Amino acid sequence: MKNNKYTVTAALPYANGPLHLGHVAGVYLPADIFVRFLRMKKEDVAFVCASDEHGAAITLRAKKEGTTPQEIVDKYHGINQKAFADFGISFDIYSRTSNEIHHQTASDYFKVLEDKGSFVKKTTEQYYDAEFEQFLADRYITGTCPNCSNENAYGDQCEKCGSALSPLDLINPVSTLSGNTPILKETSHWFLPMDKHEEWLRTWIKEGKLDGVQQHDPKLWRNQVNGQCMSWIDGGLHPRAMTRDLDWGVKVPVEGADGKVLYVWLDAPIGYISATKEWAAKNDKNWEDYWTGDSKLIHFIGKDNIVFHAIIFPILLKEHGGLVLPDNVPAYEFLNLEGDKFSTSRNWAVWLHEYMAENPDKIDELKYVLTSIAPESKDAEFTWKEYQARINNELADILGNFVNRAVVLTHKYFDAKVPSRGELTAVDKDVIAQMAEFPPKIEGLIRKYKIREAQAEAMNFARLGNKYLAETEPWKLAKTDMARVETIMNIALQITANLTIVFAPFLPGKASKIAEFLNCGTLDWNLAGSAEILASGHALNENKPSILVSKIEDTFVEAQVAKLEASRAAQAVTASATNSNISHNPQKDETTFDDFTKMDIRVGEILEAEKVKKSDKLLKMLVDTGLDKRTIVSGIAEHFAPEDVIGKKVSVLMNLAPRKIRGVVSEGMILLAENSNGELSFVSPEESSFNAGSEIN
Ligand code: B3M
Ligand code: ZN
Repeated sequence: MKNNKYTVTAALPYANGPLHLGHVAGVYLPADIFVRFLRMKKEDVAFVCASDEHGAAITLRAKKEGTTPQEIVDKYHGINQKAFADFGISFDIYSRTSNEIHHQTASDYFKVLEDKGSFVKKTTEQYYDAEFEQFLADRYITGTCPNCSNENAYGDQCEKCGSALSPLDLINPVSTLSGNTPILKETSHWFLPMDKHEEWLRTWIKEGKLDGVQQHDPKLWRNQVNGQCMSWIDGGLHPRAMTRDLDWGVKVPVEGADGKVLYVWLDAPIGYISATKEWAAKNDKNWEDYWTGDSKLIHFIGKDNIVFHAIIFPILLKEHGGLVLPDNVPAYEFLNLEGDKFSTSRNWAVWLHEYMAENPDKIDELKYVLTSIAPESKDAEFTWKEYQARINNELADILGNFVNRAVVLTHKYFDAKVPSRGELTAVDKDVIAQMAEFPPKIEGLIRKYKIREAQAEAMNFARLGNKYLAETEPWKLAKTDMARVETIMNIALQITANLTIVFAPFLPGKASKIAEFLNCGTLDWNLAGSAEILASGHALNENKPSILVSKIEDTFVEAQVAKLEASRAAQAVTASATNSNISHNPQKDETTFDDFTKMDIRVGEILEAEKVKKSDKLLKMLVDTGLDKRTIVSGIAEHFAPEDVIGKKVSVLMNLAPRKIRGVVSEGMILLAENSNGELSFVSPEESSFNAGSEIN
């Protein structure tokens, strides 16, 4: 059968900090399992990743640590590369985007698009930090997301709702350099006119078709990916600046672009291509085989990266021409930790490199737990209690227990040799029939990116073995009917051999350990399901099997939880030190009376209110402004229930330009006061005589 070529990518982690379990569960581990499976099926796979070493995430970290971006990326590239290797994430290459081959590849890529006229060069007003004399984009500027009211949205994206943003979209923008409100200043950039691509993108996302030709099966794409893409396309795509006024990154390779670099989300996905090039050159392969023709491009990512991988990069790939578009973009939701979000800044995390240093013998244990709780369709929770429960009650008690009994009883009764099989009973035939069903079921789930369910089916295979031994009780029959025991143990060992195959993508360490017990080497996936894998008389490893899975003691869990609590306490000390003199936001830059008089603020009365669909933050209100009744959307749904705001008098900024928020046109803004606890209050006149339309000056 002709082998497909696959290019499987995992989101390039910024080299500005260590990896935590949230990163692993929601991108790298599932990608690795998928690739290990494809390799077992003899597919031709390039599994590529790299450190993402450009962008504001890096330069801001360097500023914060008083060092250079190069030193930051050198430090964390090394830490993350080692952590991936130690944890057994089997990339074919883990490269880095600050290297020469990437700069050249990204630079050439830009030139191809520039020469094709894919960009529109425009001079526009951009936010600028007068104190630092720097233009502000991406993580250099934060503000409130217009879509979900996340107050820490970046200039290019909101990590909460995943929206792609431009700095000018932000409400109350603040420079992350000086903390000041930025000013507007002209600068020129190369824009990608994404609006031009809406039509083909819509067809490609909805039907999987490009120019009438079927490219991929949209039914295999996760709902949240299709859903987010369609809501962006329906919300209207806008031109997006693909260059930045920064000195760290891939220089824009055209005349008149001094001091400008490629936007990191233009350069980083091209990192998949440059990493493939680098790998192919080292392995006597042709990189284009993996990026053209019928090669399947699969992007494993977190949900905050969907727009970049399912909208922007496909546009760039299509514009370049001759390159495949993604066949699937398995995006993961977020993993939380002990009831709180993973947070690098608050040090609320289990760092992969620390876990590896402390538990080098528990790699597959962690893999098993993270896959069992993987946030495939909704956010998930990691707790050390569940870590213990999954390892003790499933990995040890089901898989470990079955393998141990099958091997130990063979040592005990048959001198560690596979006994021959006699007459089959109905129970035997039923088990053999069920054995054949598991591999295709597991394969089908993996190929649909349902890796969590696939692992659960592999565990059900082990349950089948335990059930078979419990029903047949060979240890009792040994006294009276050894011929029957021979048949039972033969079948039990065939199940054990199957388990070394079906667990290999998920738990490669345990799978090879079991193969060691069986002395059977690495077995081919195509043997899975067979009840004839081990020939009668085959000699198992002569040594008694060691314990496959050691149980996790309560003391281990207590120590891990205490470590987290200690980091929380340390954070609380830091936080209280800053909160002791509650520092309100600094006064904004001076304004003028003329500017103020341009604002038309009036008393309004809320007549109706309802939550905006698919948003837990937004309220859509009908407001009587005295001049008219208009719709205003506000990010207050977490502070006020719709029924609580009806009838309220509010202050309305009337002449704010209308904006479409989650598909709803909002005409104006309701002013709110926020205290240091983050509580909100409407600003309204005390006396009831101030009716809707009363002017506020
Ligand atoms: N460096 C990771 C993130 O946004 C980002 C992924 C790039 S993949 C091309 O968290
Ligand atoms: Zn948002």
